[in-house]
Amino acid sequence: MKHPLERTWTLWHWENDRTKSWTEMLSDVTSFNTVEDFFSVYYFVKPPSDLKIFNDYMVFKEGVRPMWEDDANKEGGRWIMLLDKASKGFIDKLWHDLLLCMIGECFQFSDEICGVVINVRNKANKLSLWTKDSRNSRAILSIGTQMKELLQLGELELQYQLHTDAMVQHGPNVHSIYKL
Ligand code: M7G
Repeated sequence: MKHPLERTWTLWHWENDRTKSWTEMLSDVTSFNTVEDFFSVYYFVKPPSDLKIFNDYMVFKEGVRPMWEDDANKEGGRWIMLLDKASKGFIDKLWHDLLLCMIGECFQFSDEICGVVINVRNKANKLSLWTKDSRNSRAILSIGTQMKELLQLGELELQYQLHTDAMVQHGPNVHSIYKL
């Protein structure tokens, strides 16, 4: 018998294509709800460090689209870390560890979590954990603190940004409401 996860998750892939809108560039790859199926997917797809620039992976709760516009995200935000100086191996490890913590329900406020995103970019890759209610400061701070501890981030800074700010500000200029 396979080992069930607490819930079903969906892996999405985004790839830049100038002829399409952002939403059209997004595709739903597959869903999984057991530990074994998670690992089949995880080892089937390339690790983030092998993706081309301007590719993203997203793993979200089933039924939640990995976009600001989704009902589960529209009032939310993200804990984000910039991985500008990180090695390939370290990026892959953070992606692996954060995924396992999320699908393994390690976070005390796991109901507040929507999903995890990795953006592969020229200047800096970005890893983020999306949460659904940006007014729930208790849950946000607990999730951020646990993320720092579980991933052993040390000096690496985590910033919490509202999606409504990310919609209108860009790059390193997005305002953050918390830093850890
Ligand atoms: P990004 O890919 O999050 O970061 O956003 P980047 O600046 O490092 O590439 C880049 C652009 O993609 C945004 O300015 C939007 O035009 C578009 N975009 C990103 N996200 C997460 C969304 C989204 O959730 N919904 C929509 N409609 N566009 C998005």
